[in-house]
Amino acid sequence: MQEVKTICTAFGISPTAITPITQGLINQTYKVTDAGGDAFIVQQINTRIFQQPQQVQQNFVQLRAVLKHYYRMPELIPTAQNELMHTHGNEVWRCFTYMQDSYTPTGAISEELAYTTANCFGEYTRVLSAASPKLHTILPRFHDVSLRAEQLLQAKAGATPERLKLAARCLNELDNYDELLKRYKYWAAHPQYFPQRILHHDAKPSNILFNNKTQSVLCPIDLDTTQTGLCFSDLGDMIRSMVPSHEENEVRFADIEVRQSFLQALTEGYMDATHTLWTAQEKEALAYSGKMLLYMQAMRFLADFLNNDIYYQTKYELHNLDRTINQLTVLRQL
Ligand code: GN1
Ligand code: MG
Repeated sequence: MQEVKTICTAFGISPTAITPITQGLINQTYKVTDAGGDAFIVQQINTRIFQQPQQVQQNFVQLRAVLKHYYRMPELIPTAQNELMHTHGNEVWRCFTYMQDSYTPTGAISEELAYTTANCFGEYTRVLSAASPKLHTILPRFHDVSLRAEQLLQAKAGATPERLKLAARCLNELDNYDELLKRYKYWAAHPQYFPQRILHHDAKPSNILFNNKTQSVLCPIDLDTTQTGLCFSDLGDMIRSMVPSHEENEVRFADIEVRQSFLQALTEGYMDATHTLWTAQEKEALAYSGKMLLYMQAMRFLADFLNNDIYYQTKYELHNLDRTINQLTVLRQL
């Protein structure tokens, strides 16, 4: 904690209490309180994934300028030198005001929370699309399904014979979804029907702050992957993570079910916020969004398995293969 204390001084804070917040997997986050009772979030940005942290910070400034008219947003605390972030050796740190009386949902979710989450991320895209702030692209081609298919082929070409054999059934099954790849390519080739939209690219309930007195939405958070993309990403990712009865690490594959009531709640919540935004072609495309994200995520997990697990954290040898089977199990049912 001594290090965090040193970092705090760079932001002009003298902390009296420092508590780690352990939810996120990418950045290191701490809640810090000072003698006057003011609270802050101090966070180390993972520069292995976010290689241009200055751009991430500049995007936050742009996004906040729009979003503050719709939500109560955290404020960025500049350093004593008025910089957006503090560099300490190889580390990059930033600081926000802490949102009092807030919480993020974890664990099992209800249909109602699914609706609220989808509605919030829909509204996010609607208000940002109207304002169209100039944003840096933080992760180029992040949800580019063609790129993910190419990366899977490359991983296949470089894989060990053992892993290739283990992956054979999944590779075969993925071939059945060539139609989805073709569909994606059609979307990408027709920007007049499928314009670039501003999307969050990590849409899930734990990336929304709620008021713990009223249970209403305070604001979306973790805006770091917000960038332009095609319409399907956020609704698709929410379907991928909330429609299955079990999460992506579940290995009792036979127990996994698709929950139609959640699919309906998510679609309603999203469309209630965004129906005025989309072209007719995008509205049709959104019906494929869940399948598209599952297909893409299955390819990403399998490519990582064939690359000997260099991207996702794994807990055991076949973890990425099991995650692939899990995603294919859901995709088959959808
Ligand atoms: C990564 O770390 P987390 O869970 O927020 C990944 C997502 C994947 C997800 C799958 C930057 O997100 O795209 O959907 O794992 N984020 C990045 O679990 O690659
Ligand atoms: Mg994340």
